[in-house]
Amino acid sequence: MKKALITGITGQDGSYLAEFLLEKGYEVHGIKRRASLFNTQRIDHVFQDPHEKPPLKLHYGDLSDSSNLTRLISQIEPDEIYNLGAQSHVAVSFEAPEYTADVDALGTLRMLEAIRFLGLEKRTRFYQASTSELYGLVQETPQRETTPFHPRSPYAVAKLYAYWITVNYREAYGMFACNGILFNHESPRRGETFVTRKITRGLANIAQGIDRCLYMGNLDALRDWGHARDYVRMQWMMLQCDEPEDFVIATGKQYSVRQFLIWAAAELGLELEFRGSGVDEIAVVAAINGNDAPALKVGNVILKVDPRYFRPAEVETLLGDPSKAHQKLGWQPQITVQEMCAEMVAADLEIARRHALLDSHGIAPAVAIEDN
Ligand code: NDP
Ligand code: GDR
Repeated sequence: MKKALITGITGQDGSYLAEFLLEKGYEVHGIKRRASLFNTQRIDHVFQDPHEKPPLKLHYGDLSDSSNLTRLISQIEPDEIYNLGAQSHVAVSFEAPEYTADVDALGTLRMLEAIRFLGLEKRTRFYQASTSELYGLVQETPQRETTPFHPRSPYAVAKLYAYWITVNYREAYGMFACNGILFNHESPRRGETFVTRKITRGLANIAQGIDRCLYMGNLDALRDWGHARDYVRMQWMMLQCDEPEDFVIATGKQYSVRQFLIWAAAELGLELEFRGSGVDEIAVVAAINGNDAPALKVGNVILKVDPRYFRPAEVETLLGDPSKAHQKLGWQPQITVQEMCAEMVAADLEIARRHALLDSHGIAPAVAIEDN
């Protein structure tokens, strides 16, 4: 039985990857942070009683703690490590740049050093969660493995260090270490403050009368969005290659944030009209076709642009070229962005309906006030 260690197992990708590896028969170990509330919601459905020798084991740890990481790797002796843990929010990295560098840049170094220190460099394969944010101010379109980097945030700069230290340990110590340069990927398990989930959750809540208006930033940003389930498959495929290499993972299609809003609204039976531009832009309900938005009337303003969501330096456009992954690994994404949007809206509508039902019985569940 192969053993895998996942940092960031409680996150979006970690949860899909854990499911994927368990289905492949792996013994899966995950590092979770200590939190004052339960933080394993995304993996609870695959977690079993720890007293019954389950194939999924969780360990407390943190990417800022070398001794903890070294001890865990020494105890587990994993065949594969997936380093997905990170402060992963670009806007938050402007607020917490030093912490982001510590976890995202030095955290990667700590993992690699632990493997080397323990003499596991010829046994343990290492996957680094690199990102299309490395391209930032893009130098070439579409972006491929050879496109020069120009990071635009403390997050992206930290990930640039992580990218290169992974390459360096491969070259210096012959480690099987590779970077997946992943473009944005989403799912119903996406964190609530990333733009797609903010939209699907926000519109579902507004449609059900839980909220009134969504406040957003740059609606003109262009992204290449895929589904997390497709992308974690590729993370595993990269570690099964004969030689370690870096790969771009993307769909090769690009859409605006505004387009994603239009799709999400359509899933709720809403047609939107966009009025104004820049900070004055608003979206108004132009038509209602169906029963999913009982709280709304034609003419309601349900979205306003708020400059607080603009970033000090924005990544305006990203579009990936996944040809290498297609040609060398036969990887193709199977879920389109429209299918993904429909899945996300359906999931958030279900949550909003339950919330509204509880509300109607006088049991008001706490509403999380999320920012960013
Ligand atoms: P999430 O934000 O959903 O998950 C991040 C995970 O990292 C969580 O499990 C989080 O724990 C954990 N984490 C945060 N800080 C620490 C720390 N100090 N020590 C240990 N673990 C920590 O991210 P995704 O699943 O979306 O992304 C996975 C990885 O891929 C990240 O590295 C991200 O930067 C990168 N990436 C993501 C892309 C995307 O579009 N999703 C695209 C390209 C790269 P907790 O649950 O406790 O917060
Ligand atoms: P990104 O994702 O920064 O690309 O990083 P995010 O969904 O946060 O933003 C995408 C684009 O949408 C614009 N935007 C808004 N973004 C947020 N979060 N909230 C808003 O209200 C809003 N309005 C407009 C943003 O300005 C941006 O242009 C994600 C993360 O998962 C990273 O960890 C990962 O490395 C990259 O994707 C690839």
